[in-house]
Amino acid sequence: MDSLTFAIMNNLLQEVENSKAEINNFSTTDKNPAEVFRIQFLGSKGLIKSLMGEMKNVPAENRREMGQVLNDLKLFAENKYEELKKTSDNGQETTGSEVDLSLPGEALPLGSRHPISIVRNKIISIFQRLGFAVAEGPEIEDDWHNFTALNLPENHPARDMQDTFYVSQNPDWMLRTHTSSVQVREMKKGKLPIRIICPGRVYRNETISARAHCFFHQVEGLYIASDVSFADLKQTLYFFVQEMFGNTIKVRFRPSYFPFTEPSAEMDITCLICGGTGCNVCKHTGWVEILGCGMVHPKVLENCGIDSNKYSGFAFGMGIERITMLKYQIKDLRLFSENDLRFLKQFTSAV
Ligand code: 2NL
Repeated sequence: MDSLTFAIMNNLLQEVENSKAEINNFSTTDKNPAEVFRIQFLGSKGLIKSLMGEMKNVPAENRREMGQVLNDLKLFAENKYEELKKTSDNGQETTGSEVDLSLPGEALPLGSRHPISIVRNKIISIFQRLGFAVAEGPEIEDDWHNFTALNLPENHPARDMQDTFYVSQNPDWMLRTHTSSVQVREMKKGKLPIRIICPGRVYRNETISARAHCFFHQVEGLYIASDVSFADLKQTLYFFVQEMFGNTIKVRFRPSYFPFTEPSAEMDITCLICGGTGCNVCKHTGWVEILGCGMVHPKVLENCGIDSNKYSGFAFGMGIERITMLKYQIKDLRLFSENDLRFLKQFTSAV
């Protein structure tokens, strides 16, 4: 082999080696890498074609050998091309991702509302139809808003029944024991008349059992205007239970005592389980208690800056858990806060 032939062959073999490395390391950010590769290596103006063109400079006796080398390179490039086509073919039909966006989505399982939320929303919507607005306030309260303003001065025995949790940074702060504190805040604003309901979570220092928990949910209501009477209170609450439980329900009011109302009453409805004939839910009386109510005590009005000679009002308070237990015949209050899906799933259709 003369030195010129050697140089030509050597050069061509070097180029073949470089091309192999280039093919191996091929990468592009283009959406269609296979096509870019085909043009660069296998196309009519591609690298392999141009190397083939150099065969004319190879002496006849070395052509077979060099032809083999170039054919191998071509095969190598074709394999790479097939490989690239496989991965970019999917992409070509979509937007370059592996996900086929034209497929229908996977159905998401339908969630359900918590029974307490279902009943709270129902209570809110009934009172909204009567013109009551929803008011909210803080769960951490000070002593005045939670107790003193409501005619529960320090050392009043009723405070014992509403023992709660205190905030260690400030002995004046506690978790509210009722949402009356929200109503106190609304009265203090001084805008009259007031017609509000206050749903929310409240706390009490209770031993947890089937009937009591250290937190529960309440809806309180307050209506203050220039001549609100006990008859207004009775008719409002009667309307409420008919909407809530159906219009065959009967009610009765029993005299009671709350420091913040005078007179005070508790309202019973005919037992939903036995329809009034007597069962163990109503302790064979035919009646179940559902809420407490009364005319706002003049002292409470004065404490909140309202002239009790000009204005009167009624207030009521109910536990949402209690209403929910009656409505859905739930026997243990702890079920509401255990997050057991077997319980919660039963309310899927009760939106
Ligand atoms: C019950 C009884 C009641 C009230 C709450 C109230 C609020 C203000 C003034 C006067 Cl700001 N009263 N609320 C009145 C009577 C009863 O709740 O058994 N709740 C679960």
